[in-house]
Amino acid sequence: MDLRAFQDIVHKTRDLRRTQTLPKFSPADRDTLIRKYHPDYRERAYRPIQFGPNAGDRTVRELACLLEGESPVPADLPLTPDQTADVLVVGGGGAGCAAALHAHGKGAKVILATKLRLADSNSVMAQGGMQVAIAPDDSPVQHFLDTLKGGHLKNDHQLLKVMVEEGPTIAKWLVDLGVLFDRDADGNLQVKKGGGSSKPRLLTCSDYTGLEIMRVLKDEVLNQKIPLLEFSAAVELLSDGQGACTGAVFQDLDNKRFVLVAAKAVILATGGIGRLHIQGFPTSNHYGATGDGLALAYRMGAPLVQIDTFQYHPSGAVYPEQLVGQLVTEGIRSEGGHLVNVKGERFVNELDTRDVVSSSIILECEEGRGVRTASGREGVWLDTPLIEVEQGEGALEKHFPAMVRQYERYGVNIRKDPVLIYPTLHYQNGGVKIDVNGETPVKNLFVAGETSGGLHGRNRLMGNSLLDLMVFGKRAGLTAADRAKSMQQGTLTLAHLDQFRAEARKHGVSNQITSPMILPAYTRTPT
Ligand code: MEZ
Repeated sequence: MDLRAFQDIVHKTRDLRRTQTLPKFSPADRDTLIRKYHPDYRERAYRPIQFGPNAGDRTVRELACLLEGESPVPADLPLTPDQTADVLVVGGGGAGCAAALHAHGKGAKVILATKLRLADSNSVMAQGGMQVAIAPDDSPVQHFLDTLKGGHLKNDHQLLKVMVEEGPTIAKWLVDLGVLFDRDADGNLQVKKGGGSSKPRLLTCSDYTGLEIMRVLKDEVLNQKIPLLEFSAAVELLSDGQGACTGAVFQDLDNKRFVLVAAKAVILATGGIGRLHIQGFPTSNHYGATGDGLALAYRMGAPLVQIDTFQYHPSGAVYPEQLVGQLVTEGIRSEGGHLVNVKGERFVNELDTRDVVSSSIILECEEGRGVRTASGREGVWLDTPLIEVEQGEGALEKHFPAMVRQYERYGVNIRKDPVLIYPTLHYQNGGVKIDVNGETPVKNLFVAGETSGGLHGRNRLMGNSLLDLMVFGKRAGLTAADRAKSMQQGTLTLAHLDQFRAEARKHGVSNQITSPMILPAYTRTPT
């Protein structure tokens, strides 16, 4: 059977499904489901890290190799700085821009470095929205409880409290800067419901929320004339020989030369890890999401938390091939899109938490109720036309203009036909340990956004990432700027790297990959 014949089953069962009662999962059922089918529980995908601050902790093999990897920086690199800053921000996505703007606003001399162009990031690709408790019947406490439940009670309470409480102030900051969030007919900010949330709490800009936020933040960074270092990949941090961070080494992607920036404080905001393709998963992440900040912070001695848990977003595109792994926003399920197996049945509450929904899709496919494409991929249907059946013609174009176009480009009309989806590697739940101001246990080294860990527990809720970036980008920027006022620039050494290399030798770790990876191998032009 070709895909079209399978799609007919989705059309034919639509009316029946609208009245179907969904399977109800008890907490024990959910736990069993996750343990059996979620990729986080595939024992063979994991191994202990051999040395460093997290020695003995289990993580996925791809990340363990990255953390133990060899720095490209030679031990005898001359350590004369090419540039100096009070606050050096590494990363040009949402967290990096927020950190740079707030540090600059406090009067710090800021440099914002990024390995591609300003705003090339996962932030710009965020679709479904930003959670903020602003509705009259909602509250930061409710937001806290939903997030804690979604994270399996493993979230850092202090970080979470700060995030939910500061949400409304952050939303106001973004609106004042010019972000055009969706509004209702009276002009009030509109909130939508996301998976795992008890209240509608998502501020959206159709299905391109991240693009709209980054349009404004990027403009603001340029307006404020914050000095940029683009196409410059951070490849090592600098230390004062006594454990404090004093700057970073970059590699110019054009001429491969090393560039040194001395800084009183460094903020790593390098984003996620999807392009490591953990366990062979496709990813929704941008090409630069190679976990660079994790490797850099780890070599400096910063401990990582919850690095055994990753988010596989339930709806990654499976067909057409050009879109494999790309996000199909959870917003479509929030608007009522059904997940449907090959028999035309729903099998999970589409707005359950992502780990439950992803595990259910994997279960359906493993038990033979998935749909196979000609290239051998497997998935289940997301019934997109149902939204127009329920809400009238034009509803998909209204709520999801970017998604309609993303598929149209390859000849797929999501208004007429359902789309095939399967979990895609979307987010790293853990990361570098930070305090409420984004500071790591390494003095003067800050981390903000997806590179940090602890806030989301073992499963992040939809829309909490954009808020995380803004809140902790701001806090890291303000604290780093304050710190820089009261201190002198420290000396520049690679003492931590010497120590790291000695540890690697001691543990017999050899044949390491070069770390950070900077870009996945398939993006490099063969030489
Ligand atoms: O926060 C997210 O990951 C998100 C909103 C994704 C989406 O499905 O749009």
